[in-house]
Amino acid sequence: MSKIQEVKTMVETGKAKLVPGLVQEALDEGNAAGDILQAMIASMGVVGDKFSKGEAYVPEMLMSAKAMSKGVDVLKPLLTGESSSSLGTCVIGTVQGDLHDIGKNLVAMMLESAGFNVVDLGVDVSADKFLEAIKQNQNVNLVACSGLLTTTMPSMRETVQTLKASGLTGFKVIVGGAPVTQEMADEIGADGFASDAGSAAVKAKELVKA
Ligand code: B1M
Repeated sequence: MSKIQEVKTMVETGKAKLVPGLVQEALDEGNAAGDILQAMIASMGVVGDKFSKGEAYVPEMLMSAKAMSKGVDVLKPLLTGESSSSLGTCVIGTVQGDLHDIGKNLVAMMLESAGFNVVDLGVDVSADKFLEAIKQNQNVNLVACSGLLTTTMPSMRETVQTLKASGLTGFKVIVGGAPVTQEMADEIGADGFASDAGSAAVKAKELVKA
């Protein structure tokens, strides 16, 4: 079995202690950091499918999430470069009611490496908390909202609409996460949408420079 395949299997089976070492070995074998990341993302898809079929439960999803996070820690220095420019400050969070943070953390990582100062509010972030963070931090020119559950899409809508109706100016709002589409982003009044962490950084730059 190739090292990258071993990483995949260990994320799928939630072996958090083994994943960092295997990720390092996969890198040492010459695999690109981006390919290892994609393999781990695919593993989470497998776990999600098993959950849908009743072959895995919440604890298994949690263990896989922990294993993937440990693997991402090893890749982080390779996925992010040093950015000399400052593009402003981005407030990021997973919307209220939603506890999924791996995708949000990847987006935060890519935004940081693109040159944003990132203020990460974590998960289960209410519209009011986003608003407070815009007021508390200087030069916030981007708000990034992540959401993974169809059931929390109303809270993403509420967040975007609260931000837009707040009277505060000078920032753009980008949204994303598995159930989010460009159509939905347009419909709820977001300024931008991205389907993955890499394109979120590209879109974010476009938005703040526009
Ligand atoms: Co949950 N969960 N989960 N879960 N979970 C999903 C999302 C699910 C699809 C699984 C399934 O049924 N197949 C399903 C949602 C179904 C739906 O709504 N349609 C689901 C469910 C149902 C639930 C619970 C309700 C289960 C329950 O309790 N009965 C519960 C909800 C808890 C809550 O949030 N209130 C729950 C709980 C959990 C855990 C806590 C156990 C754990 C999360 C731990 C953590 O995040 N620290 C968990 C996990 C791990 C998953 C799966 C298996 C993996 C998620 C993940 O990390 N993927 C997931 C199945 C799946 O994704 N296929 C599932 C990898 C990650 C890199 O991808 O987050 O999509 P993702 O991010 C991507 C893009 O979406 C995008 O970029 C990233 C890639 O580069 N992106 C953005 C994300 N945010 C963005 C923001 C942007 C732009 C792009 O701009 C701002």
